[in-house]
Amino acid sequence: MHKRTVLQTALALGLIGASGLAVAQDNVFKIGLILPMTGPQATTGRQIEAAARLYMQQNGDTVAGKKVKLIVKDDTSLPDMTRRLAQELIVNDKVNVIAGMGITPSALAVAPLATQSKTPLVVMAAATSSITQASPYIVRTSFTLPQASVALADWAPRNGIKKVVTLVSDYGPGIDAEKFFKERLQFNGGQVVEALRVPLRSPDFAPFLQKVRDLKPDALFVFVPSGAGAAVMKQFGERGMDKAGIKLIGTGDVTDDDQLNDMGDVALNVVTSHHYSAAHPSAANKKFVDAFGKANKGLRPNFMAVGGYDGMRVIYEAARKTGGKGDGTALLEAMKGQLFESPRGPMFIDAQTRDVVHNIYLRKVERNKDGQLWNVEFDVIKDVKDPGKTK
Ligand code: VNL
Repeated sequence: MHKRTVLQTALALGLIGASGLAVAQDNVFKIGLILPMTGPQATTGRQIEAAARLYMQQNGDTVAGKKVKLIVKDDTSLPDMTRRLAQELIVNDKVNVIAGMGITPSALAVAPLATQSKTPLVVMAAATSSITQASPYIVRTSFTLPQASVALADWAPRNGIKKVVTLVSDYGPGIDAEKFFKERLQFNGGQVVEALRVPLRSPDFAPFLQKVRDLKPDALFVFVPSGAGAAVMKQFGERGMDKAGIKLIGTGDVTDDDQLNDMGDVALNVVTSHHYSAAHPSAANKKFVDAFGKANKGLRPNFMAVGGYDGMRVIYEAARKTGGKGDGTALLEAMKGQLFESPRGPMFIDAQTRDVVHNIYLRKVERNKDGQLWNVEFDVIKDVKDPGKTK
């Protein structure tokens, strides 16, 4: 009799208890992907899920002889919900890996569970520096705000921008961006004349922008999470800030490729620093952008998609290296030190910090021959480690 038939028969006769079922599940490698699929960060969930599915479509749904099962859960960006979903995935579904994490509070809520259960947690979106220190089981494939902010604070004063107002979302990544941008700008002889913080949920940028107009800085530095950039850009234009001679600069979250093409001319010439642009001129990226668009009705991948795609690569490779037999700790060890070419360029998981090391690019929004808006890279700082880790 075929193996399967024996197993099915045994199951039907009730001969196999819980331990027998666990054996049957051994042929499955489970990834619990927790994302904001609805609510204010829904674009992040949509981008990451699409990228994870694309990775599986391109690389097969078996790894090391096991069938890969992707279990997607919507946490609506509420950290209590993220924690509850992670608990269920670990205890009931017995996932091999937890992944996703749309915002910092979600990642921090799950960190203790990853530690207790020794389950690797692959952070694909959240980007506050300290996240990787919240659990030795966290590996990050997104980026950190200090990485992106410092590069821009080096570029700005060399390009006539000395007096800056910062405007950030008032939580982990925004506070990192504000701090690291300001410190480096001051070091370079520039000055942050005012540091403004807006609430993460339903922010109204108008009163803040009015204040910026009155302060007349050379530039406004902005960090808002992916999905909120278009609103900032719109109000920046409506208030005539650009016409008043105030430049908009920021980390690449504000000219997010998910929204950029619909932002209109106000976005033209905005300079940002980031680890990923859909316009990154490499063969690997062209292939990624094309395939992503084909699989998703022409949608352009953003930096969230790349964090998800590369996170899947890190998980698959760890499963392969451990021959599909590894427990959580073995999988985690196999994630450390991975070095590969991402659509963003070369990237590396630092074995010591478990954080991503990659290039940071300076980019300027341009309208290309195709009539679309793109973040066109014009300079690069290679192999940037998270500056937050030395503090
Ligand atoms: C975070 C950082 C979220 C950067 C983002 O978009 C982002 C975070 C949702 O750490 O919460 O662009």
